[in-house]
Amino acid sequence: MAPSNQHHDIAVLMQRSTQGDRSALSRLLTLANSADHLAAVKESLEQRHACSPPVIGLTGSAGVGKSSLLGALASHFAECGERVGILACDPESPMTGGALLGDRIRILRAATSPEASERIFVRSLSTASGQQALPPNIDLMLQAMKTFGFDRIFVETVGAGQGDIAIRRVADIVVLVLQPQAGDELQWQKAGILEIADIVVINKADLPGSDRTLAEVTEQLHAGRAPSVPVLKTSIARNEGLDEFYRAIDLAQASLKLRR
Ligand SMILES: Nc1nc2c(ncn2[C@@H]2O[C@H](COP(=O)(O)OP(=O)(O)OP(=O)(O)O)[C@@H](O)[C@H]2O)c(=O)[nH]1
Ligand SMILES: [Mg+2]
Repeated sequence: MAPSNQHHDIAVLMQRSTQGDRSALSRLLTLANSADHLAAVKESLEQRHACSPPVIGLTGSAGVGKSSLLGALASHFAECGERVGILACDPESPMTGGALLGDRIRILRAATSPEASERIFVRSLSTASGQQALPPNIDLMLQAMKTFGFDRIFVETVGAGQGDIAIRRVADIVVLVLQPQAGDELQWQKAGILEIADIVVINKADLPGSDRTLAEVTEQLHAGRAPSVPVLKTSIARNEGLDEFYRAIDLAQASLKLRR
């Protein structure tokens, strides 16, 4: 793209994305991620008054089931007729420098009907270093996503302990995903990330110890400043607790609207 045409081409892509053109949105995200075009994309997006769908962040340690839950959420809301956008942040492999696309595949596979999966858009983003929960240009990527008119946008962070707190700044609603665990020093106590959650989900409730973890998290929340944060149990493996989870997201969004 010649520099003189940059702004014009980006404006065309934004227009096409607004009309629901997925390939235009994809291209916009790619440009927003490239050093050569980043400044022009930023300028163009800043001039635009975008409608703002709620951004829902899923965070939690590696392997707790964030992508699996995201697949269920995306599928559910898409089945209800909504357009769902997903930014999944993958750790970049220090060996190959390439992003892992496993998350993307898992999310898409969860969509039940072809019509519903057509309403789901997934983009995997690699984080610059394995230690970062979100890529540095996440704000710009979200702005680009907002051109499309999604009903909801989900962001999955890389499970990076302390770094997970970064999601609080970009998401309207933060879902902290945990799994049953034993031992005195629990991962969420260590990282101190319980405070950032609007909803806590204990996933893998089919594994032993979920009731104990639920009781401990609830106690911790009640002792702190967030007694009203819902704590739920889900099992993707057994397809349990998911309806409550969808309802909790809707409730959190309803109270967000009241606050806005
Ligand atoms: N037993 C059990 N396994 C589950 C459940 N949910 C997910 N898993 C499995 O846990 C593994 C990790 O799931 P993911 O959804 O990739 O977890 P993640 O948090 O996205 O992982 P990262 O993105 O690598 O941090 C997969 O093998 C899933 O099949 C569950 O409810 N019960
Ligand atoms: Mg994942």
